[in-house]
Amino acid sequence: MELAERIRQVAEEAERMLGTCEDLEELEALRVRYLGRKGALTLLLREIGKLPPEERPIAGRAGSEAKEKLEGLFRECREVLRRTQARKEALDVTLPGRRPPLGKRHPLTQIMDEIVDIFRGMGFEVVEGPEIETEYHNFDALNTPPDHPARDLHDTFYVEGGRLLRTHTSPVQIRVMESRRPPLRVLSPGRCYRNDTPDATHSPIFHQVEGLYVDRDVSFADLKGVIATFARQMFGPDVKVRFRPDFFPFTEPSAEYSFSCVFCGGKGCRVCKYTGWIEISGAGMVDPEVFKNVGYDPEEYIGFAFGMGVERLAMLKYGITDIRLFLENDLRFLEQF
Ligand code: 2NL
Repeated sequence: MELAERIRQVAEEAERMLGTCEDLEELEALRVRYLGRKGALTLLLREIGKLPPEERPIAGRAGSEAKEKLEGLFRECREVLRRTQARKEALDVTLPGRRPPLGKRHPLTQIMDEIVDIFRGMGFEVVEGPEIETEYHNFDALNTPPDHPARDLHDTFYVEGGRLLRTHTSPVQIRVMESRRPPLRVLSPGRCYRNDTPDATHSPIFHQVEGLYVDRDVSFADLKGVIATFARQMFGPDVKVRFRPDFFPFTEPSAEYSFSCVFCGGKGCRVCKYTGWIEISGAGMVDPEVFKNVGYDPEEYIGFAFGMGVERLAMLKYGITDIRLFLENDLRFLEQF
């Protein structure tokens, strides 16, 4: 085949390949393959000089036409690809920014912080203690005898060395009393454990806030005032508080306290089972036996103590009906608070 014909064929082949280039790198590789120093077309053009003089003009013309045309096509193609690539990378400054996901406190932590703030406003100091406790601090010091049902293996998680996962935060207050003298006004928020099978209202891990006030002249009226002040700050100025007799080994007298239903305002609804009241927890005057256990003279000192369940308060405040939601880490739940 004549050289001129071979030049045209290679040029056509290069032109067809141009249509398949998708980016500038591919285009450059193609250019090197045909027009580079050892490119297919370049090698053919070098052959022209080896032809007999009378054949050179025809091949020469074919060669320069092919080269010019291809170089032009490569230039156009480069321009087109450069523009589409630039458009893809372009930054649209009119788009709204990407909002970084913002973390927040767990709903139980939020409620616990709220409770703590209210009591700090009444002069209570926050204290903390270990979650793995001695049987003595969790039960004996609190006047809870060895045969008390709460101490049963079915109710309490015992760990090695005769220790246990605290079933309430009262042992924190025992530890405070062991190490300090009255007057004391402390609040102990924290995680507690009970050997319960989970259901809508029971969780083996839960949170409690307990309060303790010890001085020479503290009365049950002070207890009622503190609980009522808390109720109003937490649920609004119209909330009423009710105390009824109860029994705890660590207080005497003891009471359970209720708030007027935050859903129906006390008129009666499904949440309060048409009683108008919602039971919160227990309270009472510290039993003299407890004072003896920590070395306080019960003739000299008197005090009150109370407990409250954080999950229960959070469920009331937010209208949550299943306690298990707090520990499932489902963002669809957690994002709502
Ligand atoms: C409940 C509510 C209560 C206390 C906790 C307490 C702590 C000390 C001394 C006396 Cl150091 N009492 N805490 C008192 C009454 C109730 O919790 O229903 N518990 C079973």
